[in-house]
Amino acid sequence: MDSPVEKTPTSVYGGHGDHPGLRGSTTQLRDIQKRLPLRVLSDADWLQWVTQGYVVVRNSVPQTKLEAVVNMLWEFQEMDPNNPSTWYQPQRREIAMKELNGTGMVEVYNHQSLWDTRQEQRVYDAFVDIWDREDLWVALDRANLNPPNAAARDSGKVNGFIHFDVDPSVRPLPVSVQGVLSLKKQGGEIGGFQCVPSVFAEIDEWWSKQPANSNPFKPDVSGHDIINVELDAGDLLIFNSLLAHGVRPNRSKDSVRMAQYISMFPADFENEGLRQERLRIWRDQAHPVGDPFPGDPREFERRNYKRAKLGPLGVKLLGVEPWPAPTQGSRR
Ligand SMILES: O=C(O)CCC(=O)C(=O)O
Ligand SMILES: [Fe+2]
Repeated sequence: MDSPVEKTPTSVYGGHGDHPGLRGSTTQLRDIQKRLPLRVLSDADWLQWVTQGYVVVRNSVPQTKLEAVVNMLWEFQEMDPNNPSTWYQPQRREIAMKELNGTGMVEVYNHQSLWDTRQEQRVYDAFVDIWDREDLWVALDRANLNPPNAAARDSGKVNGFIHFDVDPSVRPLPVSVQGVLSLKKQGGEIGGFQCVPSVFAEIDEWWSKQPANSNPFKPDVSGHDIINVELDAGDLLIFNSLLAHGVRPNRSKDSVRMAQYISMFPADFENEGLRQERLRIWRDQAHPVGDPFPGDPREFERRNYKRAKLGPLGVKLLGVEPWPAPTQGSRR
């Protein structure tokens, strides 16, 4: 990335994502020959990861830390968990990445509780397993609070949108991962993360069969099964960005879907522009620039919360301090 605030051009494809990954790499994540021993994932998890494009790390974060995020999200959204009449407030700002409108995105990025889950050792270790390297940065990402959607329930609409946050039409294919930490039970009528593993399995062949001028960010997945993954509170779902995915509407009567987006990617400490932009977002309690992230017109974070304190892992995950030189066996 040349410029830290470089915006994804709102191209012919309209607003779309540009999830950070490993620039200029040609080794696909599913083709990594592991050098570091697995810390969190089992061999069966690894097999699931390389074949299905996602893996679930159960109990990745202790309950108290999940509760801190949950409580913050209710407060931030100015909603009362015990009073459903407060759950349906108009979205405060339009999202340029249109499919995300009305899906419960919460424009909070820097609260202490979000940093506490990002700094959880088991979460970090899971991403070390995925990348086979220790020098990682955490994406500065937000959360989701998606109340029951009566219209989806009444109409029987099951699936929501399906998209990519990277461009699956470029070659070599982008190398990137994303993640969802479930803060409450999701799946079934509550919906939440949904994905299309069969397209991931054959992405080259699938793309080669798409009509000319197809929008690569909005894939046509007809004929493929869309899977809604069941997650409990504390489960971290990590997915390859080449897995088409989206949010299934919440068709439950009274259960709210809540999640925090957590993902990590290889640190780019020498990229001073990008590093300074990350420090700015944390220091000023601001939002990242880009089509998916409209920011909060109230500036609620900056006005109401203290700047998050970072521990020894956090300062490296943000980019305040560099990672030490690679240890033996690591791929750096
Ligand atoms: O809410 C989710 O589970 C997925 C949202 C999404 O599209 C993403 O995390 O990129
Ligand atoms: Fe996405």
